[in-house]
Amino acid sequence: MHKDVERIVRDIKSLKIQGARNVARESINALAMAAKSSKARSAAAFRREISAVAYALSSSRPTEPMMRNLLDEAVRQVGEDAKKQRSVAALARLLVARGNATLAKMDADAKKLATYGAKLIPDGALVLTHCHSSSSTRVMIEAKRMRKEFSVVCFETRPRFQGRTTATELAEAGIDVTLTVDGGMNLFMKKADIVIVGADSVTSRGDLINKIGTATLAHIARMNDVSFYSAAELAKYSPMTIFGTREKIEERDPAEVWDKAPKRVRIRNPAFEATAAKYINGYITEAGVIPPQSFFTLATQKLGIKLYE
Ligand code: RUB
Repeated sequence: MHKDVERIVRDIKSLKIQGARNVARESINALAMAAKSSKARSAAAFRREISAVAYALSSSRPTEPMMRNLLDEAVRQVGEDAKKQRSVAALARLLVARGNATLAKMDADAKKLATYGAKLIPDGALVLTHCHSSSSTRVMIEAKRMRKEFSVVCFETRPRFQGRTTATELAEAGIDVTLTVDGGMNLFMKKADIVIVGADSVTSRGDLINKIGTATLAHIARMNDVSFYSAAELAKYSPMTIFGTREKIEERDPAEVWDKAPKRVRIRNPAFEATAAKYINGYITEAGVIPPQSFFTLATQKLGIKLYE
């Protein structure tokens, strides 16, 4: 594998590249790099090489269907192209052009999503968020651009402190932001007006898979009658949940929690958890703000998933 592609796989694993969208974008870039640097001598060899790179990327973080969906589609297209086109250089050019189109479409979708989401933030609101989600921060930055007055509390998100990334981004955008400990969720909910988090994955029944701590936030929001939204592009949909397969929850290295833990202390480090659809008021998507029950229909349409022929 090309060394830059290997570096991207490593950076995704180590969370240097984090967040579902960033991971998906970088994986598309990595596939394009692999195509450009391919030494394959036949269309079949090129196709095998691209599939292997896509597999290495997909398995770098198990709970990332957006990356999987985009890579699967790219590999499928290479398969189609290879039936008509024998030149490796031409196949590589097609893959790169499609990758660029995918990235442009992602940008356009992110803009639409941000506009829909920003309208949900009431003037004078206290917004709560968790972890770092580029989709959620875009929503808040767009609300600021619309000249809404609001403040944000974000939770630090142990063990990797993605809350600091959120706080930094929002502060740089001129938004009034407070960073606090994960254990502050209940306390800050009492004054909150709205919760907006991101999404790694959305299942067929509209459940949300997102950073550990998200379900706690959703439950406390419901107890306090605070609206809970997730900013999720439709490509976050996980097709393997159609037949009831559960989205795999990534469990990370225990050393991230405590690198020199005493021998008899067991450490667990789940990165994500599921929040049931019934706690979610809506998903903020590029197609509008939709109830969790509609996500399946819109996402399968958008991704071109056929349930039966
Ligand atoms: C990040 C996380 C984010 C989603 C959505 O977890 O849970 O809420 O990935 O992000 P991690 P985005 O830091 O472990 O990747 O809106 O940018 O797609």
